[in-house]
Amino acid sequence: MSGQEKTLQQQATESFTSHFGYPPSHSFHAPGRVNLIGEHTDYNDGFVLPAAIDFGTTVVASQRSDSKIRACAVNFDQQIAQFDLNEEITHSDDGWSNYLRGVADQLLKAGFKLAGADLAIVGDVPYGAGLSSSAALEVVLIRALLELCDSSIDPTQAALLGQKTENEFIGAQTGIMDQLIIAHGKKDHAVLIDCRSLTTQPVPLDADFKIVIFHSNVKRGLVDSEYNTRRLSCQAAADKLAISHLRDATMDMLDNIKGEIDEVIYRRARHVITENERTLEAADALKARDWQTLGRLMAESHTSMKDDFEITVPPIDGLVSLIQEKIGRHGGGARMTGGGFGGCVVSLVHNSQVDEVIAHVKANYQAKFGIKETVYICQAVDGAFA
Ligand code: GAF
Repeated sequence: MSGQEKTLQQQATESFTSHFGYPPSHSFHAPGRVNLIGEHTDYNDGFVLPAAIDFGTTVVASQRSDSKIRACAVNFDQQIAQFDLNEEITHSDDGWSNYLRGVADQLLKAGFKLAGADLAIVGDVPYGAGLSSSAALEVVLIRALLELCDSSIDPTQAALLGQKTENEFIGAQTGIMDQLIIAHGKKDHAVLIDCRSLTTQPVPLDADFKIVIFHSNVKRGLVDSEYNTRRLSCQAAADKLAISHLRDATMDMLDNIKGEIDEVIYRRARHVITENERTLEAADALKARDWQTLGRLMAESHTSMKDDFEITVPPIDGLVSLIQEKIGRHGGGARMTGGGFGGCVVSLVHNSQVDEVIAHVKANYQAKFGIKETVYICQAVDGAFA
């Protein structure tokens, strides 16, 4: 069997056994995610409609009798990281092990008792694609470190600890969407999440449609700084409206202060207010299997991300247009997914049109933009705690 054909669990188990000299006792998995609609709404206390997908991160592990953590990263040339839970947990230059260090640090700070562990980690969520490889890693490590010592955690609390790891240890000021869907995903469903109450409502997907993800393979630059700037703009609009989050704003309220705020802040806020409305409408359309409405909302969401929030790039806009050109009488739609500035386009395509849409993108995207796309046909899967 080649490395490609081996399951994640087999790859992790081989690596574990060869590095640590004995087989692992436990295996854990967390999926990645794709967001169908509701972008940059999570940190505004708003609504999102993502699904967990059949790409993810697997950790195999065994408890140790001391306080050492040893981990092997299959995706990073089998690099080994090591630290001690009884010593101060510091950052490492290797990048990947900071997620493990950060998760252990947050769990200890939250009062959980942890034991030493040996772990091997492997994932197939494409990096830098906006499909949440980092959040999957955080959530699976939280489960692994706790369950190895017979402790458990509520999925929502795990999501919050994952987000805290990202915000405080990794230093990325991200919202709660990714960790929540990874914890609460449901097979064959998207999940409507209220990012204020943290309640989740599964919405069935239709077997007649496929989730087709097109990776633009655009290298994402300045993502962190642009993300933080967007957050600050949203907060500036909320402050001017004397509300805590844009979730509580309406377009009438925003239009009332239009003359008093910068035009850019106005557009950023307009994206968030209208995106929240679109997300709720999209969940209703999905429930009603109204694929024309869903397609229209996805198109409007993309335009809003392009013109108002300004987080798309020309190859991504081009990809969306190519897909839209082929989506016909069955409905369905396409939009950029994730934080922006590159990454992926998510599309919902009727089964009868999947081949045609993919062929159209293949025939035109690289010719126009000089980059080759990657296509993933995904299933919605259960979250890490199912
Ligand atoms: C990234 C963040 F991690 C999420 O919290 C969310 O804000 C998303 O960008 C944009 O919708 O994935």
